[in-house]
Amino acid sequence: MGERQEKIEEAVANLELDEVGPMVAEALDAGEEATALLGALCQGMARVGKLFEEGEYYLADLVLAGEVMKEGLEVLEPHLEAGDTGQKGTVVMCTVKGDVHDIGKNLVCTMLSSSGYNVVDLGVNVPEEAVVEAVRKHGAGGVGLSVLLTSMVESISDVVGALESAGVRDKVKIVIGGACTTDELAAKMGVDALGRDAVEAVGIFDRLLSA
Ligand code: B12
Repeated sequence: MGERQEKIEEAVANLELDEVGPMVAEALDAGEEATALLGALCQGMARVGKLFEEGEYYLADLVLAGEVMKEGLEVLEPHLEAGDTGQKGTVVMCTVKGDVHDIGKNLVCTMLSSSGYNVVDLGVNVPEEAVVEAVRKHGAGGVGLSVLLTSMVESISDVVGALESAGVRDKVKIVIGGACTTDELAAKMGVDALGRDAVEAVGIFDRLLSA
């Protein structure tokens, strides 16, 4: 990792609001790869998560971390979205009912649209009926569900069940991701795949939707 990327990772981990955006802009101007800078932001965020788990950071710090991350992503996103949007099909994305974490979901949306998908982002805390409606309205071939809270994993099966009841389950591939997801959970919930990060998400949808 280059010096600028290390500094960006450090600034995210230290919650340096108003610093990260200009640092990302400067790194882009210097010719650094947008995807590498995305990696630096994510690594900084992973450090924040660790510090929270270790009791060094509090909830207020997490909120601030979310803002810092958004600041960096705002500068980065126009540089990531270089693909021919929509070419590969439509994916409906959301964070499940009861869960408001959106940083990871937003990254997955950005990566999917920058690699040629039309992404319909329904936001956070999304009820299963809204997913069904969006799948129908946009003729989506994929559904991506982000879930970080263990207490909310049942929201995944609510989406699967609602798609089944609506008679469209066999028309879509469902992929889950987020801190609390595991292969066992994916199997139990009856989804098609689990993705560990935003880059893997692209590979999975490429594989599932071209089959
Ligand atoms: C930032 C944060 C918050 C912020 C969220 C800000 C925001 N706008 O999103 C705030 C402060 C709001 C928050 C609130 C809460 N949080 Co919180 N939060 C986090 C934290 C530190 C980081 C999450 C994050 O953004 N990571 C960075 C992104 C880039 O990573 P990611 O989300 O994992 O996403 C990547 C992959 O997972 C994957 N991915 C994600 N989604 C998808 C979807 C698909 C389809 C695919 C393929 C891939 C994929 O790709 C992404 C990019 O690479 C985590 C700790 C952690 N280790 O995750 C806790 C954590 C998730 N939070 C936790 C908790 C408990 C809470 C609260 C309940 C706290 C409280 N007592 O109120 C509330 C819940 C609010 C709610 N109803 O949702 C726990 C969950 C524990 C559990 N297993 O249930 C964690 C794990 C912290 C901990 N160790 O205790 N939180």
